[in-house]
Amino acid sequence: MKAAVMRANNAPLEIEDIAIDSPGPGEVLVKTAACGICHSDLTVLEGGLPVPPPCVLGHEPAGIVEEVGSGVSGFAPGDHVIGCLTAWCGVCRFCTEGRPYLCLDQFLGRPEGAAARLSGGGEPIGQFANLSSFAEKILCPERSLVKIRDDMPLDRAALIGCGVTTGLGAALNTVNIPAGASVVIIGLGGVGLSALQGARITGAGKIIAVDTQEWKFELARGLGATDCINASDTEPISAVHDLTGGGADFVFECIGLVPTVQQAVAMTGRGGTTVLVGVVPMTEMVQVSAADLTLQEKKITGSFMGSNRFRFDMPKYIEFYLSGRLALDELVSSRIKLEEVNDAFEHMRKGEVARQVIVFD
Ligand code: PAD
Ligand code: ZN
Ligand code: ZN
Repeated sequence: MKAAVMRANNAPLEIEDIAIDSPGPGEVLVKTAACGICHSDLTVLEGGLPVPPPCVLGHEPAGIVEEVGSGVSGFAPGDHVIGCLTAWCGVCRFCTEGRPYLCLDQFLGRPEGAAARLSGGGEPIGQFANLSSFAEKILCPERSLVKIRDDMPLDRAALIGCGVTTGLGAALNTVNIPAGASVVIIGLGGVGLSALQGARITGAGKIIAVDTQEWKFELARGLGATDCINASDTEPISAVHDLTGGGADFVFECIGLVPTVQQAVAMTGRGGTTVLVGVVPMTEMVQVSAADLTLQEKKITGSFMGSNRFRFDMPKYIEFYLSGRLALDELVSSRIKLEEVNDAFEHMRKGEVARQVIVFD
């Protein structure tokens, strides 16, 4: 099958013909219909997350089940599915306490000694997050998948696999936003625009969108932003303080940069909460004023994959979409072929897109 392989960090992905194994016990083979491109793929490519090459990236897919391995009971060929990177074991401390997205075993591949799921020229090729969906097919644990309605368009379903679940879940699951609260979203990519919609769905009062790309603001306003700040020509911290009378109740950092994390904390008002959604490269540290946190009782929380229970959340998000309460069509900036994935990363680096979706034949 055709796949985009990361052979080295900071180099273009190579489009190669690679081998994919048959499903083993508990595994499912999925024909990929569409896969969104998330900034986390780029962060891995740039060496900001520890995923060694060779590896097939891609983790925001939807597709159709082709074959199931022994013991798989929840899926059958023909089922429409979304893949999610937070597989869960069901028995660890986090799974049993109701936070399966923190499962200790979620990135476990096949048992020791088993053949690799993916290979090229007889050499194993690593998977990213069990999914590796920049490829015509996906071989993953059944617990990486959720079955969805057949009438949900798969190119939009794909977005729910990571960006939408991450952003929407940050607002709906990680924190409790009371109706009327003031919310800031920093970074209007697929993740930030979804967090923005989460804020709108909770009934937030002011929803302030911050980005450096002017074109994003029309989109953000259409999705529920009440105010927009272009950080390339306006100092965003004092602008937020002015709009909120001293700082916002909730600030979502959806970029993953050190300066914008610091801005997020500074924009957070007394008693407010900073939600770190963007993934700062693991090689970097962020300085914040501890006294500022203590004296104003600000909270900082991370939010991983929208604190999801994805088999519960994703079908719900599809209902939101199909009933007109969640915009997904507007998030798709372009539909592209797998071969265009490196150009897509360039567009992402320049902030020219909301979400780009690879569509397979
Ligand atoms: P994206 O690249 O599509 O969007 C980033 C946005 O930030 C763009 O609109 C940029 O124009 C904007 N931007 C860049 N610099 C600035 C700045 N200095 N000030 C204001 N705006 C700026 O990314 P994405 O939406 O795919 O992902 C966003 C982050 O979320 C990224 O760090 C990704 O790795 C992370 C993520 N986290 C999780 C999680 O579980 N926490 C899951 C998925 C993605
Ligand atoms: Zn992602
Ligand atoms: Zn677990």
